[in-house]
Order: sequence, then structure tokens, then C-alpha cells
Amino acid sequence: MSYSAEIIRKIKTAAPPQTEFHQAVEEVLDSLGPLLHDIPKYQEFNILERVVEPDRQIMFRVTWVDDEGRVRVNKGYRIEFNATLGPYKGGLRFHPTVSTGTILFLGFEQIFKNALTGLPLGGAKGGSNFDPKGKSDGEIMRFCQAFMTELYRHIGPNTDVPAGDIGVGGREIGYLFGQYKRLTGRHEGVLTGKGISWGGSLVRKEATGYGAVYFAKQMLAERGETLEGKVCTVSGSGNVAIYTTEKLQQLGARVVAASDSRGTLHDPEGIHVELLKRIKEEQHLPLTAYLEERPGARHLPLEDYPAHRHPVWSIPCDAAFPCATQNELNAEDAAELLNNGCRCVCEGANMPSTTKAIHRFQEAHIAFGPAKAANAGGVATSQLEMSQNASMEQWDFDTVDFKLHGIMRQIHETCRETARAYGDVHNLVMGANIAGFRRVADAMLDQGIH
Ligand code: NDP
Ligand code: 2IT
Repeated sequence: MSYSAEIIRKIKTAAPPQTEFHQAVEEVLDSLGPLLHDIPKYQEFNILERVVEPDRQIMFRVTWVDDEGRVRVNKGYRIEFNATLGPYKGGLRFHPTVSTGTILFLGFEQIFKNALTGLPLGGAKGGSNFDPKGKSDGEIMRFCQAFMTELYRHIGPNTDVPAGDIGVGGREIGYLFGQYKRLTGRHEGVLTGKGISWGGSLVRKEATGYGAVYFAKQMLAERGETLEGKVCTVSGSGNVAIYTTEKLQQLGARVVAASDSRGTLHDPEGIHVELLKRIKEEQHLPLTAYLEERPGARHLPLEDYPAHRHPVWSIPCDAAFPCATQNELNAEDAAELLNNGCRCVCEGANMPSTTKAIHRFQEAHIAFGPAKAANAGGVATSQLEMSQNASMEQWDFDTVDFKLHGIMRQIHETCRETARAYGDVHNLVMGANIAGFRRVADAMLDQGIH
């Protein structure tokens, strides 16, 4: 393709339809009917139209130089969605599929997730269509520095505090923080997920996965069950998947699957989580590297399955934890999980189940933990990191883990009690949406029209 033709292709594909954002908005608004009926003020003050419109959307060019000396250009985003409850808070995603619609959906979800934690946090999200796969460490560093060179003027410990998400982990937060400090001269809590020796919090790395398992534990306890002895499948093999697997194993479950964008690993004896950490966190290798040391495991490549199916959901389990990405579990996957006896689905990723998949789970009356409640442990622990930064303290592992556990229990209770009040105690989707929305909407009313 010629240079000019390539640039035309890029601008034509730069703005795909915002279907994911529409899906996230519809899910929340579909839950709110009875609440809007009870509290007419929300309509009177047009809260819905105000809450679906971000406070501001920042878009910028990120220019960096690759290892061959070529000048490369990516898109950068920070969507500051809603600051009613506190400073903007939410992660950064680096993935080639990122577009405005992706960041809008994630930012919208973040408002209500953060509200559910009960902590003083507004909602935001950001990222780039940069693809970290196959990039050298030097390229990752130069990209992060270029990204922060634009972003730094918009963020601050009391205004907007980004963190990690897909493609942004401890390494990237380090490079981003270093550049912020170089530009501003300030060592302050402007990002969360920092290294432990320079302002990070113990348990932040583990928090999203651990939190999702604590949430599942609460859902099962309601049904008189525990995780002990349960066969579980976890999709993804990144930050959330690894620590979901670790906590499930600590609580006596057997996790038999992990996955990535190329396929699924089935290890009937149980995923070797330390090996997974080494491959993913230290060596940044594809999941197939796992097979070299675990001959009993097998790999189910994605290309062997129909285009819209996900092999990880074909493995029989008692409980499933989607921890990779949005819309990774569709209605057919849901039907197969249910047919194979799955009784609990707890969402570690953001919006991993399609709308139709959620309906299948609800019709089957299984325990279903919706993302904005079940994966809120990550951002909640980010707030604990902000709190430690503000007071210049460092809490020990057990102190933070204890607080995280308490927050997850409280989120579950809030969702369950709200669902009960609106007539369907097991519908935690409705409970989460109503409870999260109500906290934001009431604070918006308190703060006047803007
Ligand atoms: P990571 O980058 O650490 O891991 C992402 C994992 O998901 C990888 O295994 C990746 O596989 C897989 N994946 C990503 N995109 C796709 C895709 N299109 N199809 C199939 N697999 C894919 O990210 P995290 O673990 O941090 O995030 C996972 C999910 O959890 C996301 O939905 C994120 O928004 C959500 N989340 C994260 C939080 C956090 O604290 N990190 C907090 C709350 C939610 P591959 O390597 O092949 O791309
Ligand atoms: O989706 C999420 O909640 C995150 N990626 C974590 C956000 C945060 O600020 O810790």
C-alpha cells in the first residue's frame, strides 16, 4: 500500500461506531425504570441526559520513534466523564482496538463502579490505540513518555488520577510516572498502581482479581455454598486473570483454564499460577510458552473454533470468571456453560458478557456478578493507594487486603439490598445499576445544575 493510501485508510477507520458505549448505556438505563418512577426529580432535572455526556473529552496525538528510527503516530484519549463524587479516576488502556467508543464505554461504567465502592471517586478512562505487542522495552518507554508529555497538563492528585487497564501494568505506570515527575518536578500520587518502593500500595496488583473472588464468595454464601472444591475457568491471562486464579486456588477451588487472544489453555490438574506469572509478568510471552513446562496441559487455538466462539467457555466448570475483555462471552457461550453445569459467573473484565448472555444467566437463575460490582476491588484499592499517598503512610499487606475484603462485602450487600428493595433479590445487575446511579444522581442534585 502506498504511503498516501495508508494514511487515507487510517483516517477512514479511525472512528468506528460507538456500539460498545451504547451497549453500556442501555444496560444501565434499562435497569432504572422503577427508580425513575419513584424519584421524579431525576427526570425533572434531566439527570439522564447529563450523566451520559462526559464533562470533557481530551484527544491528542502521540508521536514517538521506534527502534528502526521511524516516526510513529498514535491517538491518545482521556475522557473525564463525571467528577460529582470525587476526582476523576479510572485506568488507561493501550490496545490497537481502542477508539473513542471504547473509552466512552469504559468511562461510563467507571462512574457507577466507583460510586458502588462508597469512596469519593469520580469516573474517567483513557488510553491509546498503541499496540504494545512485540514492542521492545525501549519502545514502550518512549511511547509512555510521549503519551505523558501530552497528558500531564490534565491530571493531578486531586483532579484526575489514571491507573492501569489492558496493556498498562506496573512497567508502563513506572514510565508514565517518571515522565510526569520530570515534567512537573512533583513526586505525588497522580497515578495508582505504582511500584511499592515509590508510592505504590501493597495489594493493588492483586486487588481486581482478589476482589472478584471475594464477590463470588459472597454470592455463593447467599446460596449456602463455598468455593472449596469448585472447578473454575478463568479467561485471559493478564493482571486480573492471574490474581483471580491465585485467590480461587487459595480458597480451595481448582482453576483449569486460562486464555489469551490466540486461544485457551486447558490444564485439568490446575493452572500453575507461579508459572503463569513468570511467563506473563516477567517475560511478556504468549500463553503457549506454558506448555513447555506443563506437558499435561493442552492448547485450544482460537482458529480451530467458529469465528464468534470462545473455546475457554467450552470447558466444563462450576464457576466461570471472564477476565479478558468486553463481549468475550456471547449467548451461545452462555448456553454451553449452562449446559455443562456452570452455576456461577463473576465478571472480572469490564462488560465481558453480551446483553443476550446476561439474559441467559438470569433466566437460568444462576449467581451472576456484574462487572461494575464484581471488579470494583481494583479501583477501590487505588483509592486506598491515594489515601496512603496523601497521608505519606504505607500500610501492610494484611491491612489493605482486609479493607478490600470489607469493601467487596459492602458492595455485594448494597447490590443485593437494592435488588431486594426493587423486587428481585437475585438480580445484581439491577441492584448494581440502581445503587451506583442513585449515589451519583443524588450528589448531582445536591451540587446544582452544571
Ligand atoms: P492485561 O493487559 O493484563 O490482560 C489482558 C488479557 O486479556 C490478556 O490475556 C489478553 O490476551 C486478553 N485480551 C485482551 N484483549 C483481548 C481480546 N480482544 N480477545 C481476547 N483476549 C484478549 O489487562 P487486565 O488484566 O488489567 O484487564 C483485563 C480486563 O479487566 C479488562 O476488561 C479491564 O478493563 C478489566 N479491569 C482491569 C482492572 C485492573 O485493575 N487492571 C480493574 C477492573 C477491570 P493477549 O495478551 O493475547 O492480548
Ligand atoms: O476498570 C477499572 O476499574 C480499572 N482499570 C482500574 C481503575 C483504577 O483507577 O484503579
